[in-house]
Amino acid sequence: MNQPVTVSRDADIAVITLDNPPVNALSHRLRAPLMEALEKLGDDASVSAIVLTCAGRTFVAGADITEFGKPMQHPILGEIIAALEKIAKPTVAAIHGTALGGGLELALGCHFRVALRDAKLGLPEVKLGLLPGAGGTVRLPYLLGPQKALKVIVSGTPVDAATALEGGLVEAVYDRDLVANAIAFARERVAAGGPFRPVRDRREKIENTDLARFDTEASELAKKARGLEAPIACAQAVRNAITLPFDEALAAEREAFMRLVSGEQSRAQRHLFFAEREAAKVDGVGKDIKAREIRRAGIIGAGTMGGGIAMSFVNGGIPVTLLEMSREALDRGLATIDKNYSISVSRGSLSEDAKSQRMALFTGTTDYADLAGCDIIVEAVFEEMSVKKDVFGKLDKIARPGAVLATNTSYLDVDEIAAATSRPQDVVGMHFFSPANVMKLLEIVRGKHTAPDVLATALAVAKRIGKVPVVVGVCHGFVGNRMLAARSEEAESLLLEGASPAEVDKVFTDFGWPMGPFQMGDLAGLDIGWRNRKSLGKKAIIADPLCEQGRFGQKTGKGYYLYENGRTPKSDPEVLKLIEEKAREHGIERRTILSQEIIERSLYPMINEGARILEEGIAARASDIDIVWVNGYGFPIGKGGPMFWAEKEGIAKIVERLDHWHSRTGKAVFGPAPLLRKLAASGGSFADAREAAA
Ligand code: 3H9
Repeated sequence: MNQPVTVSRDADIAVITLDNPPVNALSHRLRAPLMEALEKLGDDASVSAIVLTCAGRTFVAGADITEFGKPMQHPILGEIIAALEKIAKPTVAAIHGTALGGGLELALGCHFRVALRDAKLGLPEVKLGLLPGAGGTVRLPYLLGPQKALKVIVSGTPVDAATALEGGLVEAVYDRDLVANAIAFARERVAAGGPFRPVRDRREKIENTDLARFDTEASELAKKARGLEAPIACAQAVRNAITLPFDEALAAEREAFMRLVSGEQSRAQRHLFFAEREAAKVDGVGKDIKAREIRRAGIIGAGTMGGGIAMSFVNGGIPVTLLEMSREALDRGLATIDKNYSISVSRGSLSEDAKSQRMALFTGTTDYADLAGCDIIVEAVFEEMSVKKDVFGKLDKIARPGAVLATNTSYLDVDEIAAATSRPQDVVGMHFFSPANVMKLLEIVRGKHTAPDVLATALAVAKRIGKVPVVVGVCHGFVGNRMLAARSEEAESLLLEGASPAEVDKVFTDFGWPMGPFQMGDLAGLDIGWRNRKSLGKKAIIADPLCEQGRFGQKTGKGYYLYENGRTPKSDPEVLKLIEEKAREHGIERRTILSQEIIERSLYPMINEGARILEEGIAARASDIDIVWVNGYGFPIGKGGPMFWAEKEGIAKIVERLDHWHSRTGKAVFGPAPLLRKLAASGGSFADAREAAA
């Protein structure tokens, strides 16, 4: 095993190198020798300055998250930083890759920070349901000023080296030779002479803070927290940095960190952090399987979905050939893309230059032959098997050998689509979520014949275009939409039996969802489901008459709700009247429906379907399902995804209630999956079941 901490010398300058692959997390195996090295070098008269740097691909990317929730082992990070800050000779952090969380906090314990140009610095703890717990909420405002620090800490988004330099977070930025430059920098400081002020003594930027303005900005950010504790705690900690002496602010930060780290939300968010990384590990796609090279993508369809997918590829730097059936449709699609980028420019999130560069990566065409040079082709045409098969038949004729052929179907059988080609091994599902340029989730559907290197390519593309991929098997609706269907099954019954759309939706938003099922229906357009029902010969007691009245949701100003001004839903007495009438017609006596019942009849069937999906091997792990729901459907991150939440809720309780509703309604969605029954009886978890199966 490598030495986690080594010390070398360049004459009178000591260089401490941390080496704890893969990301130099501050595990105990690294903390103990680091503390020792600092104590020794601090006292060593032959050392006139210390450079702190890292081996491998990155500077320290944070505390070791796997140690959270376990007994604390000294020295803790705060103790190391305190020791570092006491050293009178100049200390310089030399940063490459990412200095994140505890890593940046460690660097803030140094007098100076220097970085490579492509380095990133940030405090992403909020994304783990935490706040920085080793002085970051105090020292960062001292260096950047409270307003900038507030944004960095509450968003968790890192800044690049140039921004860090401009804000005073780093003193120098280099293009190469980081350690040599850091040594030279340290030497200059020694020559310039001390005393060297630790960050804790540099309060200039927080003095004279306009506290009222700060509070306004903090409360704006708090509004976006939607039930999450961490963003609020982050903002409060930065406020403490302004209003309290250093040591008191530090103590308050530590207390808040200890509270959050043992709380349910952080546990859930840490679960999601590791779940996302697990999801990228796919059976049969080991490190030896090389992804195919992707230099150009072809996208078929320039409508909402195709346009969004095309933007995603271009945002990831992959040139796109965009195909439409007619010149008009193509022009319309490209104009929408242009408009979307212009909105980003007007919001300041994209420069005019970057927009022009992106637009230059699009080539429009109406001729399939122009897709011949593409390395991956994604179709986003009408969701109808015959249409998809026709497209894949054409692709089979024109695509170059080895091109990946992907379908963006949301429900259909990928194997049947693949059978329309002579190369089913090259066919894969890539199910994007709308709006595709925004939503993170990508369900990668593995067909019966999909080659391992095609899966590896889809995974690599996902990473390149900033998506969170989950590999799933073939079934109607895959993981997400199949569970959504189970969730929706009882929606109309709840209305008929006594709830209003607003009551149901409120239970969802109280739970932490961004919106409830009826608001979501209105946003997506009720006509979509209506058309689908008609094609399948199905009926909906309430949604059908709403659609017959032209109430398609937000786009027509009316759906389950009224939209008098834009997107704000208002309860509509007409809809309530319709629900009451239909209940009477069907002889249903309406009653008060409590929120617990709404949860049981909406979320438990969804968990049940998730368990079936696991039994059938459509998802490899329960945590994959959590990633699908958090990234594609707005399941609250503070609850860790449906399967993680189900274990907290209690599998035995869920099974008992499913049995209850099954006996009352006879509906299949309530019949508990054998896996759930097994776990309820054994008291085990989904992860145990997977291990047992393996
Ligand atoms: C903190 O610092 C608290 C302090 O304020 C207070 C303390 C008192 N710990 O993402 P990748 C693993 S909280 C343990 O695939 P990339 C990861 O699981 C922390 N493990 O690589 C994976 O393992 P495996 C604040 C970690 O190149 C492997 O490393 N810091 C940690 O795509 C590779 O990871 C953060 O939140 C960790 N901290 O991205 C930063 N980080 O191979 C979290 C990674 O077995 N990390 N692993 O699946 C990241 O954002 C990304 O990993 C990073 C690299 C950008 C660094």
